[in-house]
Amino acid sequence: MGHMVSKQPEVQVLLLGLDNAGKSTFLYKLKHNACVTTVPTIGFNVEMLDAKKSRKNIAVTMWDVGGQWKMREHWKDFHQNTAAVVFVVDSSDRTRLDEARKELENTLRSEQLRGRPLILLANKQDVNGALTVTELKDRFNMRKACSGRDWFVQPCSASTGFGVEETFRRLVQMVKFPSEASAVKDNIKETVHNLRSTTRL
Ligand SMILES: Nc1nc2c(ncn2[C@@H]2O[C@H](COP(=O)(O)OP(=O)(O)O)[C@@H](O)[C@H]2O)c(=O)[nH]1
Ligand SMILES: [Mg+2]
Repeated sequence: MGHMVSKQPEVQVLLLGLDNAGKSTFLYKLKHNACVTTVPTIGFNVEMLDAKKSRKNIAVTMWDVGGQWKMREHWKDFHQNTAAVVFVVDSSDRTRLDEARKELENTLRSEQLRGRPLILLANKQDVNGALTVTELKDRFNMRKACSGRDWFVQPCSASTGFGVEETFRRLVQMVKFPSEASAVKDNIKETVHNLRSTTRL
C-alpha cells in the first residue's frame, strides 16, 4: 500500500512600504508571538511562520525586502511567487503620505502582483494624531486603487503589538492556494491575460 506524503502548502508574502514605516518591527513582533524559524539574510529579513488554513497546516514566508525594493527589476521572479502583499504605512507621518501612496500605486501596477490580496497596515496607531483607518482609506483612494483584488486596511501598532496577530490571521484568510477553485480560475485568467499581451507583440 502506498503512503501519500503531502507537502505542506507554502505561501510567500511581501512586506513593503517606505523606510521607517515599521516593517521590520512588525515582522519581529510577529515572529516572537508566533515563535518560528528565523532565516537571517543580508539586505533583507525573511521569517517563516506556521499557520492553519482550512484545517491544513501552511507555511507562510514573509519577506521584508527593505531598501532592496528599489531594485525591483531583479525581483520579478519573486513577485510571481507572492501570494499577498502587506503594505506598511506610518500613519503618524503626514509629511510622507503622498510618497507612500505613490509607492503603493507603483506596487499595485506590478503585473506579477496582479490580483494578489493586499493589506494596508495603518501602523503607529499608538501615536497621537495618527491618521485613522478611514482617513487612510480615503487618502490612498483604496477602493479605486485596489479594484480587482481583495484588500483590507488594518489598524496596527507594531511596537506595542496591537493588531499584529490580527493582521496575520486576516492575511492567512486572504491568501489563496492553487488548489482552491477561485485561485485556479484566477490562474487561468492570468495565463490568458499574459498570452494576450504576448501575442499582441
Ligand atoms: N510609535 C511607534 N513607533 C513604531 C511603530 N512601529 C515601528 N516604530 C518605530 O519606527 C521606526 C522604524 O521602524 P522599522 O521597523 O525599522 O521600519 P522599517 O524601515 O519599515 O523596517 C523604529 O524606531 C520603530 O521603533 C509603532 O507602531 N509605533
Ligand atoms: Mg527595516
